Amino acid sequence: MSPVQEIQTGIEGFRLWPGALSVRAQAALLAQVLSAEAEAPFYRPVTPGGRPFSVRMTNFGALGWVSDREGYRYQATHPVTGKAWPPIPQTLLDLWSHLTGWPEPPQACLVNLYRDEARMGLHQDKDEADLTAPVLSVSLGDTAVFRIGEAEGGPTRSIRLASGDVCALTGPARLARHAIDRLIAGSSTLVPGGGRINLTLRRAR
Ligand code: MD6
Ligand code: FE
Repeated sequence: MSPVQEIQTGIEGFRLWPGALSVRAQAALLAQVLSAEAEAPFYRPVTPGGRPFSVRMTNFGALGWVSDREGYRYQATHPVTGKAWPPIPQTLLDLWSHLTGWPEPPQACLVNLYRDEARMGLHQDKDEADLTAPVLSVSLGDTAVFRIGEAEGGPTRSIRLASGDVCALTGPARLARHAIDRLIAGSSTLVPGGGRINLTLRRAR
C-alpha cells in the first residue's frame, strides 16, 4: 500500500488516515466484500430491547458481532443462515497489520451497510475481551458524519469519513463514544444502489 498521512484529530488515540485506499483499491475491496456477502447476506439485527437497527449487517472472520433479544456478543455463525462467516479478505488483514502493527490478526470484521436514512447511535465498542487491542475501521461509499467524544463523557466533535478513509480507536481512545449521525447522500458512486459500507476489524476474544 502507498504511504498515507495520519491526521491529528486532537483526540488522543483516535487515528485517521484519509484516503488510505486509492479509488482502485476501494473498487477491488468492494468487489471482495460483495462476493463474500453472497455467502453471508446482510440482515437487519434487533437491539436487546427488540428495536430493529436501521443499519444492515453481516460479518467476515472466525467470529462475528451480533445483536438480538439475548444481547450483544460474538459468535461463529450467521444468525439467519446458520453458516460460518466467510474469511476476512486478505487486503483487510494486510491493512490491519500495516496500520495498527498489532501482533495478532483480527478475528472479526463487522460489515455495516447504510442506505438512505440509516445511522448508528452513540456507543462504545466494549464487547471484546481485550480492550487494549485496537479497532480499525474502513469506509466505502457515501461520506458519513462521524461523531466522537471521550469515554467518560463531555463534548463530542464531528469528523467526515469519506470513501477510502481508514480510522482506528487505539489506546486512550479505545473506549471513545462514537456515532454515525448521517450520510451525505450522493457523495460517492462506489456502492451499487448508493449508500455506505463500513468494515470494522477487531480482536474479539
Ligand atoms: C461506522 N463505526 O463507521 C461505524 N467503531 O459505520 C464504528 O462504530 C466504529 O468507526 C469502532 C471504531 C471505529 C469505528
Ligand atoms: Fe463502533
